[in-house]
Amino acid sequence: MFVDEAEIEVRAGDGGDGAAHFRREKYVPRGGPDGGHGGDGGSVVLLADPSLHTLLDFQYRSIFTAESGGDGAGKTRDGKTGADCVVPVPPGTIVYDAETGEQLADLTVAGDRLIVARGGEGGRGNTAFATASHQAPHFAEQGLSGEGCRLRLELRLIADVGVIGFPNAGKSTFISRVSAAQPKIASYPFTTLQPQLGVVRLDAERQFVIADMPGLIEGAHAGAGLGDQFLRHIQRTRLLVHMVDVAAVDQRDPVEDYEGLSAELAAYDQELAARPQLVALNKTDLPDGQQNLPRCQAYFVQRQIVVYPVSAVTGAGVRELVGAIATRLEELGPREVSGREPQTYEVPRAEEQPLRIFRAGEGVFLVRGSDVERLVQRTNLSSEDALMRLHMELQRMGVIQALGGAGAEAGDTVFIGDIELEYLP
Ligand SMILES: Nc1nc2c(ncn2[C@@H]2O[C@H](COP(=O)(O)OP(=O)(O)OP(=O)(O)O)[C@@H](O)[C@H]2O)c(=O)[nH]1
Ligand SMILES: [Mg+2]
Repeated sequence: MFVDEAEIEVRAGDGGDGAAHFRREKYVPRGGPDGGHGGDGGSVVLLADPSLHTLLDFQYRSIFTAESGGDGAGKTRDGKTGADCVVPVPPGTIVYDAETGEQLADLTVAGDRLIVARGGEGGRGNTAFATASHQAPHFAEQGLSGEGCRLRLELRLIADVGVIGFPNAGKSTFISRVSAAQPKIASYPFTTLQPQLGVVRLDAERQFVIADMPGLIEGAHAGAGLGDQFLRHIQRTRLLVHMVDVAAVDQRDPVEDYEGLSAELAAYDQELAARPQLVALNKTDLPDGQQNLPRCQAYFVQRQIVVYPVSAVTGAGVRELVGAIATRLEELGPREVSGREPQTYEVPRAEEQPLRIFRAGEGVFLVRGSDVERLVQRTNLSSEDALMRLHMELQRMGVIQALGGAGAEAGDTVFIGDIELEYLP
């Protein structure tokens, strides 16, 4: 199975800061606090989008950032919520945490969503901190940072198109020319032993997956040649390209090849024989190919089958054939997908860490803990009022006492998260 892979980085938006602001009205000397709240940051969401078939686009763009929340303002105006960043991925994409390797979700159904990074909460404006005893708080909260992580995406490809034909017809040569796949090519039959997939990209919107099949011969349905084990691989394709060696390099007749292989397919599976099909007449660069071409074309015209003369070696006619494949796939419409309703998943939240204190050296202490780190992140350290409140909160949470217990003395350095403070008992 061909696996398409990509690694991306996602970062959610930060929360906006709350405002520390006071009402100003004519003839009212000292208005109360009216600072609005900061908006929440946007999240990054993966969305299974059926118009995508590969992860190729992530080679061009691999960092996705959601919008941050707006800051609050006076007159209790709240900041606006940051917009989410929606990242379309092809259905069937499996998402892993790139660091731990843990599987986060399997987005199989179109419309499935996975919230991969949650936006930071906005900070509260000073209106939220007014109390009976403290009516004019001069501080507001800062917004929290958004989550971020690295993800590995994996897509197990299913081919849209299967290329069939006798051994040596030039199937692998064709696929190596139109995709990045590098199948083995050689002038002896049965060079290709396993189906190989390649991705064909026409432009930003149009791309499809093509499967190089091992050569088929008469009697394949009964086990001749490489037999029929791999025929089931083409059963999931939507379109077949039947490649005929029009130069008859192996001394067979091109028309007989076409008829023989069609009969072979029908013997294996009627439905497969009736699958939409394009015919490519390959090796037109050879003199024998040129000679046989008019006769073969006449045969197909008579049966109202459109044929594409190509040379997989020189590239003549290849663009026309690829264009015709893409057009035919568009006409056929998207592949049917499984019937369950789309779902929304969410990556697990980071585990809440309890309060812990470490002595890092002479007069230096580290404080860790989810609650206390969030509290410091929310604090505007340039506001004295805010620092005062921080001190009170640290006391209420028992951090000051615990530092004292760990041997901290006035003037020692304390790191809470990555913010440096001075210890004041
Ligand atoms: N002159 C010429 N030779 C070609 C062309 N296409 C393929 N060949 C040659 O034909 C031989 C077989 O090509 P492959 O691409 O391996 O054929 P295949 O259909 O994949 O063969 P199997 O894997 O064995 O079924 C190689 O020697 C190619 O170089 C063509 O357009 N013109
Ligand atoms: Mg081959």
